[in-house]
Amino acid sequence: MAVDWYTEKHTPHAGITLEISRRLFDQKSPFQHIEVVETVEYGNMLLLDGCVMITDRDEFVYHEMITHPALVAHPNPQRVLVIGGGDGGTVREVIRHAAVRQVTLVEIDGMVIDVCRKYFPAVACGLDDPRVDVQVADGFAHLDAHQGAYDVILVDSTDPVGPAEVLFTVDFFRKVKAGLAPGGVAVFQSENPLYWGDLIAKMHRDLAPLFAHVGLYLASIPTYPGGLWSFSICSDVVDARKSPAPAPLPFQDQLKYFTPAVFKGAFALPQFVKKLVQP
Ligand code: AG3
Repeated sequence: MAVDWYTEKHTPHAGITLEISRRLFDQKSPFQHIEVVETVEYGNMLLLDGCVMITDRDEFVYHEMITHPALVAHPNPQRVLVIGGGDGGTVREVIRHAAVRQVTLVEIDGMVIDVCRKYFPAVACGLDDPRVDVQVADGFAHLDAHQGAYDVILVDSTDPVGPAEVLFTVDFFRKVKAGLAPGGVAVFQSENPLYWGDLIAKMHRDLAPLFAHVGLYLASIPTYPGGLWSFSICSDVVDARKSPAPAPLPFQDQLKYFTPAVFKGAFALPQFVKKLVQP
């Protein structure tokens, strides 16, 4: 039997190719094309519109790193909003923090949630925690109705094409800011600096006038374009770049990437990345 491979093209001339042992799910939702395949090297893999969203083997990097920097930078993160993130991985990390009383997940595509509950139980597991309210809804509309409501907002979106395009607009950034309570912290996943440098530069130009502090930090994610991922952390009060190394987290043993030293080190930017966000 011929060996089955999946390739996501990152540019017209480069991409990632993984060997597939089984194709598990393939359907179009009203928003996007959803596929789940079992790969030989990385376990189950979720594809949205052909782009790798998570694999069993390396999802921990993205989910720990979109979550813990903001939750340790904020002195008392009680109310958390996750926009997108229908796989549940970000929520799983948020609820590790004892201060968190309430997590709202607002995902536009209910089919993503259902598919991940079935094929990624170790990622979606947090969605059933009693503190979690899962809403299949539009993030924009939710923010309009919940101004000043959240200590932390995590924007766990897909690429800025298709359903998530609006999540990279100034209009949306303003709404996120308005959704924060005083002292609140927001994190946006902000793509990879190698292929999407212009986007990161533009995001930072757009975010700078809105927040007193905007920091970029990095993590290595093997199955994402460029292998290197960026996150933008914003607040009017907390400058996460200057936060002291946090005390070890009570659940440190359950983590695989984040440590107090990684928190500090993630803000050390390689020269070509630093240039993207220099004012
Ligand atoms: N969200 C960001 C994934 C972007 C990857 N892009 C790509 N493969 N072209 C991931 C969602 C995980 N909760």
